[in-house]
Amino acid sequence: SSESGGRRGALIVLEGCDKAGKSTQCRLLLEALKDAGKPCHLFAFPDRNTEIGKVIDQYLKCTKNLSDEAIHLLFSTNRWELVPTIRELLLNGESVVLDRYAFSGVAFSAAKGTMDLEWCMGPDVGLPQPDLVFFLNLTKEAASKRDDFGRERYEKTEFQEKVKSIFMKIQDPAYWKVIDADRSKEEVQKELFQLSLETIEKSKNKPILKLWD
Ligand code: 2DT
Ligand code: MG
Repeated sequence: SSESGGRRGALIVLEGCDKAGKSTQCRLLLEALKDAGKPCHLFAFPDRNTEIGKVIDQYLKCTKNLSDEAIHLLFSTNRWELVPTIRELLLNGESVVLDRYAFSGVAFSAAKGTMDLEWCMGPDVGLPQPDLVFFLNLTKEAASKRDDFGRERYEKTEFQEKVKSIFMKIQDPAYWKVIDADRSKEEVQKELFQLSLETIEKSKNKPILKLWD
């Protein structure tokens, strides 16, 4: 279908701090949408499989060091390299679910304290704007009851708290929905599924907007 007359799919993003259950919820959401007859695709950022993604993977595993600015730009490039695919799917009437997006890009980089918020947002300006962002919100208390962090860069409680405060600063009520992630996986899943169905209906005839434009 064409950009002007077509019925497009919705762009739905899951964001949140580590351990909030994003990846599990992404999988469950995709299954539920498919069962409901909604064509959809799942992508995760960073996409560690591209050439740029492989460098990002090394950085996260601490086998490679890069300046804060350089890794920030690579994370952004890693999104831009998938934009043609995402746009094509959306315009084809298929919904796209993303496990992290530019909000993680800004929150994790700005939390380092070496780059200001506006600078961090710059490279992602103009990306397809999500129709809905679920922010999976986990309280400190609930987080401490879950498994310990892994060994990747950023997987530290104190840093995660800074990240969360920046997520809160950059939220846009036009598409941002805070989800109580302290609840059971099933309860969270039900809410995400219902809200996603509504958003898919509402987005059908809307243009794809540009993020932070
Ligand atoms: P996963 O554990 O979800 O693979 O993320 N990150 C992510 C950034 O610093 N900038 C970004 O743009 C993105 C998408 C968050 C790996 C880590 O990478 C961080 C956690
Ligand atoms: Mg991780």
